[in-house]
Amino acid sequence: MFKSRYHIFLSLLAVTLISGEILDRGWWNHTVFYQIYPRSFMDSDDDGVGDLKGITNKLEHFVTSGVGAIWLSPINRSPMVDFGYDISDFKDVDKIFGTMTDFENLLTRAKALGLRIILDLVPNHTSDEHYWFKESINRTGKYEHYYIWADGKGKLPPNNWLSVFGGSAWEYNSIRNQWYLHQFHKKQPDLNYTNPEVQEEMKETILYWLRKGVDGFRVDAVPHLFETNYTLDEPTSGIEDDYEYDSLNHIFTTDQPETYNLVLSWRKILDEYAYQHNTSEKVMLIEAYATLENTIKYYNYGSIPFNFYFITNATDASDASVFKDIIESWMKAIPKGSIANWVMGNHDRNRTASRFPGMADQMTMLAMILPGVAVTYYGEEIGMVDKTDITWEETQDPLACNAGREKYQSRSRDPVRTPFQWHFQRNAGFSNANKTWLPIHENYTITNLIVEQYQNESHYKVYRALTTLRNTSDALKFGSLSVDVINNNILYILRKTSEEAVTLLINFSKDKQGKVDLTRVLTGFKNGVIKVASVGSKLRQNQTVELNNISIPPKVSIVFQAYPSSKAPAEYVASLQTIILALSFLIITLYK
Ligand SMILES: *[C@@H]1O[C@H](CO)[C@@H](O)[C@H](O)[C@H]1NC(C)=O
Ligand SMILES: *[C@@H]1O[C@H](CO)[C@@H](O)[C@H](O)[C@H]1NC(C)=O
Ligand SMILES: *[C@@H]1O[C@H](CO)[C@@H](O)[C@H](O)[C@H]1NC(C)=O
Ligand SMILES: *[C@@H]1O[C@H](CO)[C@@H](O)[C@H](O)[C@H]1NC(C)=O
Ligand SMILES: *[C@@H]1O[C@H](CO)[C@@H](O)[C@H](O)[C@H]1NC(C)=O
Ligand SMILES: *[C@@H]1O[C@H](CO)[C@@H](O)[C@H](O)[C@H]1NC(C)=O
Ligand SMILES: *[C@@H]1O[C@H](CO)[C@@H](O)[C@H](O)[C@H]1NC(C)=O
Ligand SMILES: *[C@@H]1O[C@H](CO)[C@@H](O)[C@H](O)[C@H]1NC(C)=O
Ligand SMILES: *[C@@H]1O[C@H](CO)[C@@H](O)[C@H](O)[C@H]1NC(C)=O
Ligand SMILES: *[C@@H]1O[C@H](CO)[C@@H](O)[C@H](O)[C@H]1NC(C)=O
Ligand SMILES: *[C@@H]1O[C@H](CO)[C@@H](O)[C@H](O)[C@H]1NC(C)=O
Ligand SMILES: CC(=O)N[C@H]1CO[C@H](CO)[C@@H](O)[C@@H]1O
Repeated sequence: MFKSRYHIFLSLLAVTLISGEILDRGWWNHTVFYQIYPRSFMDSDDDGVGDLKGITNKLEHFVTSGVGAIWLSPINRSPMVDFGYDISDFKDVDKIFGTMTDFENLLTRAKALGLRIILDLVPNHTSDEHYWFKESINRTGKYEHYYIWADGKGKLPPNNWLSVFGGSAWEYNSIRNQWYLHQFHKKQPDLNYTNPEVQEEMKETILYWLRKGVDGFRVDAVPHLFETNYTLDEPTSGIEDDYEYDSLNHIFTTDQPETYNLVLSWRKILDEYAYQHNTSEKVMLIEAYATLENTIKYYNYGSIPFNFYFITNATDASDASVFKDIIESWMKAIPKGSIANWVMGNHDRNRTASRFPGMADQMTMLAMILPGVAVTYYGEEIGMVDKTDITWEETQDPLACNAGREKYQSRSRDPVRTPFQWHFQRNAGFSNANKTWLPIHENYTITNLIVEQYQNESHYKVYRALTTLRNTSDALKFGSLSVDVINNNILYILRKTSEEAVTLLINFSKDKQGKVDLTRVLTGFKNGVIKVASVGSKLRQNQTVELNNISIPPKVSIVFQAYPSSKAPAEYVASLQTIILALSFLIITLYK
């Protein structure tokens, strides 16, 4: 029903704004998106914290790596209690990252290189240092109802709601003599989205950045946007949780139905803007940790919900069938004609190479070979791992600080946010500061971009071979998808057109050699050629793959390409043409 509503809206728009045109519809369909955590990417002014100029100086990295779009974790003005996820001015850049001019330069340079820039929109709350909140405390005019305020029960908070960061979700304010809701840190008061003025403010924010020229948004923590029944307790979930939050069933504070219409209203803003200004279509990616059904629903409201199932549902111990189920359940659930996406890591989760020791390449291959959008978290392209030995004194993440000295390590997201490892020199080439905001991983002398570019085989070489294949192979762009498991241990993913087949084979076994016969799956195809092999596999690019007898060592994965027996691949056709041309030339010469 809502899908059709969205379409009716689009047709109306097409009629009323006939002068405009949305260009490059679905430009993201086969794009590799890359998440930059700006504090940790590149430091241009040697204060130990990454910045916008640093990113601008490194944009070529994305061109050589085959990345098409970059999303920046928040760069807005912020007291940095939650490193930019606590915003005090939605329309400015924080000093630590640079100036608005720096951002404009970044956009200009990115556009010149053909790269798209996506910003992080953090609508779930503001900083308590935002002037809206200060005015709201004073009940000044329209600001009175910008946040969720409620009376306490005597000296107690209004109800039992809990913060994701631990403890009550309510904080008392003595000036207003009321409690405000904060689903995260107490310095992050939740906005009141039932208030049309608040929705209008967010619309203005979106338009502000669209006018600067951004290509879309990644929207943070969407399921937490609406709350209801402010005076009622949430029921207990029966789960014992040291950090409390999971001990309640969040029926009033997450996944409220209004959320979907709010997302749709943002889609309208993006489309209207693109029509009126004759620009490329704008993308909207949604961060929603919810049930599959509730997550998928966002597709019907003009957005792409991130697919986190490789993060939440797979571990190092999962066998091939778990992976098959993750892939198939997503592909089956998404509405017809919508574009799948695969996320392997982000700034909140342990790094892929740490979650899947020795199998990082397999995860990159999955993201790149499966249809749709592939998302890379910075550092994944070189196989960066978590820095697990950050001390309590060095700890920065508020979630870890809130957990206290005893428990900080199990909560901390610092291990996944350490500076990018560019080369083997001081501070891994990230900064010339004497101290970086988080320590550099001690493995930077081996795991870094420069070294990996020169090695015969490296995670970066695997990454580049995969993006190159994505950008050249029609089977990966438009081909059909089949997924299956052989002998419990081996997963294959087949992408096929009538002209070409690309196959990913992963052996999940830690000790058993795999033997595979794919002649029946690839009927009518000739033997294949390895395009990419995981690091340490001893298999090489261009090596032949005999379809009836593929041998694959434990923990190894390969991607190979095959062509139909009847049809010659384009290269042969090309060389045939050259031969014919040469022959004709010879004949003509002889004839003369
Ligand atoms: C929109 O831009 C495209 C490409 O720049 C151009 O071909 C087209 O004529 C423009 N349309 C309008 C209505 O300005
Ligand atoms: C992206 O996919 C959508 C839906 O299948 C399609 O309408 C659109 O034309 C595609 N765009 C590109 C650039 O592939
Ligand atoms: C709120 O009221 C107090 C006391 O009247 C005043 O000092 C303060 O400046 C006001 N804050 C704002 C943001 O207007
Ligand atoms: C949210 O704002 C609306 C005004 O638009 C107001 O009626 C409502 O009481 C506010 N909700 C809370 C919990 O403050
Ligand atoms: C919670 O609020 C909704 C409206 O937002 C209402 O329909 C529902 O009945 C309330 N639930 C309870 C248990 O009071
Ligand atoms: C993920 O795991 C949960 C809990 O085990 C399960 O209920 C759900 O079906 C799984 N989802 C997918 C997409 O695999
Ligand atoms: C990351 O892994 C460590 C163990 O290596 C674990 O204690 C911690 O809880 C994990 N962190 C997150 C955010 O999942
Ligand atoms: C690093 O420390 C040295 C010695 O204290 C000092 O001379 C230098 O200016 C510092 N460098 C930076 C970038 O702060
Ligand atoms: C550091 O690199 C070495 C060599 O590649 C590896 O054996 C070791 O496990 C790495 N350390 C961590 C913490 O990943
Ligand atoms: C790297 O590859 C080249 C050419 O294939 C080969 O000669 C060389 O021995 C290889 N180096 C290593 C360290 O494997
Ligand atoms: C594989 O073949 C391609 C083109 O035929 C070539 O560019 C590439 O260098 C070869 N790779 C290896 C490792 O020999
Ligand atoms: C899902 C989630 O927690 N998203 C973000 C919402 O805001 C908090 C607090 O700022 C962030 O830490 C989260 O990443």
